[in-house]
Amino acid sequence: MQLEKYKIHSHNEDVLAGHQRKLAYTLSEVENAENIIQKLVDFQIAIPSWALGTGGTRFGRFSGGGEPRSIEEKIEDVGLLHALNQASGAISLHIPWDIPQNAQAIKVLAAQHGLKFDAVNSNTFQDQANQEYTYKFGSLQNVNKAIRKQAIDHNIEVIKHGIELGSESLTVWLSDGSCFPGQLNFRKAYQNTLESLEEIYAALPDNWKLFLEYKCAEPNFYSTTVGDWGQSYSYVKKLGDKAFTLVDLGHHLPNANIEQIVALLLMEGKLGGFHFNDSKYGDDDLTAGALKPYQLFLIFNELVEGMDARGMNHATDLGWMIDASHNVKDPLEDLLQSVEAIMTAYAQALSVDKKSLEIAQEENDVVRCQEILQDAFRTDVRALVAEARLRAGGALNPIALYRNLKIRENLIQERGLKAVSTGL
Ligand code: LRH
Ligand code: MN
Ligand code: MN
Repeated sequence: MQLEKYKIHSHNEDVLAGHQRKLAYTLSEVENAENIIQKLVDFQIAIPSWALGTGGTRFGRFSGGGEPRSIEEKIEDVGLLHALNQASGAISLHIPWDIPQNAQAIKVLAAQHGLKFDAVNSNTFQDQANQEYTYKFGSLQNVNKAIRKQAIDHNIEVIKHGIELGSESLTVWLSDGSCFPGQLNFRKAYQNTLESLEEIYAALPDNWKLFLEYKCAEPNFYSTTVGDWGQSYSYVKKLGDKAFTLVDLGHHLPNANIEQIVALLLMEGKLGGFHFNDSKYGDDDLTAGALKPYQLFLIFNELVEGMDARGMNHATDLGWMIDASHNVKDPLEDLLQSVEAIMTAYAQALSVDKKSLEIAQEENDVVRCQEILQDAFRTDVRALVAEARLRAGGALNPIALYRNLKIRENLIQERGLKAVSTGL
């Protein structure tokens, strides 16, 4: 289904007066508002292809209907999101959940929707119907060389698909690890994984990056072979300049100080990008900012500070991706909410009075430090995010327009109530 421009214009006209009132107030409150709006216009967040259907748990999956049945329909869904918010201009594919059979046609379709291909993801955490060996006891870490080779070959295959689509990065997430003490030799598992990663790294084109994602647990509950940022860092450091750590916000032990992890990885030049989501217990994959918006803001505060210190381009020098999918929400509405929360946290971080914060830090004025950060966090910047959308040609209120236009109902009509997408 196509979302015609005039529908966005007429929605914007309907709500423009209210928006302008809020914007005028925000402009009077936030010093560098124009600069923030421009940065927001430039900022794009990739949508994961596996989040376009209703997510499931191992206990059940309750499809809401009208889910994309093919890679083409997934691209159309991301196109809808991007038309609404002008901030979702990329899709991250998971292979083999999404096999780009005809890369050229898929590229053309994506371009028609103004979309690029962000990182391609490999999958050696599930067995596929046509594969020779099982990953039951791991993939890149496996004690069996033939199994490691099968997993390496799959990653190289994924790189090839990515090259055809114009993607420039590979995200590797491994479920490798162990469920019981003694099941594996930590050192050998590390060595095998490193050697396997070296072979994958050698197949990367010059302009590509390899993102190594870590996760503390699940599906293995005793050890994970890339279990935390230190372990990921130790691999990517050995691999070389094109290898980086990827931070998925839901992959930490409870109460981990993610903003500090981000600051240090950035300082070491080894932060590659993000999988944004939110969580209360583990890898919950809830909507970004749904539970801990202050943490999201603190992460962006470190990102803005650290990227500026290194002269990095906010929009292009890191991979910005969502990895959230939900069981009870309409997935497209959920993704609109995630993007909005990320944009809001970014805008708040851009509004921090950095000079005053630096002075307060130098003077050990702890109270003032907190005041400065919380002042930025508590200033309502939503009108700036909406203004950026308006200037870019998106809708002032994407979710309201999505509902008014009955987009989900249309998708159900087009694809059927039982349409189920590939993914988790
Ligand atoms: C693992 C993970 C990883 C996978 C995705 C489906 O929990 O975060 O990024 O590729 O979920
Ligand atoms: Mn992830
Ligand atoms: Mn995850």
